[in-house]
Amino acid sequence: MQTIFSQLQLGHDPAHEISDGQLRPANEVPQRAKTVLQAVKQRALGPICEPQEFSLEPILRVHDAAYVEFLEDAWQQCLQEGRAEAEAFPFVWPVGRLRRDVVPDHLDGKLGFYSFDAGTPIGANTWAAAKASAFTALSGAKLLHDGASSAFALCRPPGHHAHRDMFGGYCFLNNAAIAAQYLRDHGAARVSVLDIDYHHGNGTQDIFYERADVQFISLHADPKQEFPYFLGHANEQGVCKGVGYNHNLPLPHGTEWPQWQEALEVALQRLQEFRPDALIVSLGMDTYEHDPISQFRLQSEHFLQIGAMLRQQQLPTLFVMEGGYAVDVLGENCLNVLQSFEQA
Ligand code: OKP
Ligand code: ZN
Repeated sequence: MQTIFSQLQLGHDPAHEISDGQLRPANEVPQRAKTVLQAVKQRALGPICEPQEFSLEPILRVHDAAYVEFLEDAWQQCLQEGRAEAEAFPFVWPVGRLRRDVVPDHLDGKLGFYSFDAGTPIGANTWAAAKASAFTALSGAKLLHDGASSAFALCRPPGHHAHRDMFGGYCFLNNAAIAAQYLRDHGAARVSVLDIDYHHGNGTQDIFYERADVQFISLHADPKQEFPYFLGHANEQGVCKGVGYNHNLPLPHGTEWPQWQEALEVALQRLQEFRPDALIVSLGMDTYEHDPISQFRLQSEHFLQIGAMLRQQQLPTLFVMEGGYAVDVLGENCLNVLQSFEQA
């Protein structure tokens, strides 16, 4: 299986995130991608290629144009306002009955307008990295379109929390959604996104919530107990044409392999019923027992079983990297999924 990766993705290098009322060392760091890349080489998964160049057009099929422009300009605006010393964090949001119909001029207003959390800082190279990450996913989608049976888009920063016009949860551009839309625009009639990251893929869900052509299925920590808190409940089934094409399988803190596997069986049942032309796996590895920010208890060997179960679906499959913060074992766990997918 080919891996797609760009060094530009390492440029987003946040020092901090805000959690528990403090500026703490960031979890979503470049080293995550480096260690996965290292494992791809060590275990000889296959060739590693740079992403192709794309225009912004396939990104704008998913994201709001003004939002993309904001991301492009955000660091420039930081410099203009003399704020190059620190990365930019949002801290005020137009929630409840505050107005969302006027876009602020001030950087702090814009940061809040286009985000949903304070955990996702913007720095000098954030846009270049996010764009490269999206191009990595698009290149993977193009490989599938050109006939590959699988590909691994080693995306970073991740994407599944990003909405059409909001960043958050370490995510800026929704790589999996952009890839799914690309496949739809290039001949696939139906595409499924299966999100196995520990966190709910609120952005991906929302982007396709009214649609019957892209199915979204997610296994994740119950949002009553876990980020992103405000989306990901079992009764979210889609709206309008999309009713019945969104499936959430929330699981409690402490979930171990037997329960998680049972939920995956249910998810794969829904997948088979949909009969997609292609599968995109939002591959988060933060279900791992020793993940520093997560509360599930999957072990390294279980990732081998996940790969085998995905293989059995017999679908062209694009793996899009999402979360996973136990950096020491991230490569091993990730490659367990990918290699058993290839060999099962
Ligand atoms: C991104 B992905 C709590 C901080 C919450 C947000 C987690 C984003 C996860 N102290 N941080 O889905 O792995
Ligand atoms: Zn996650």
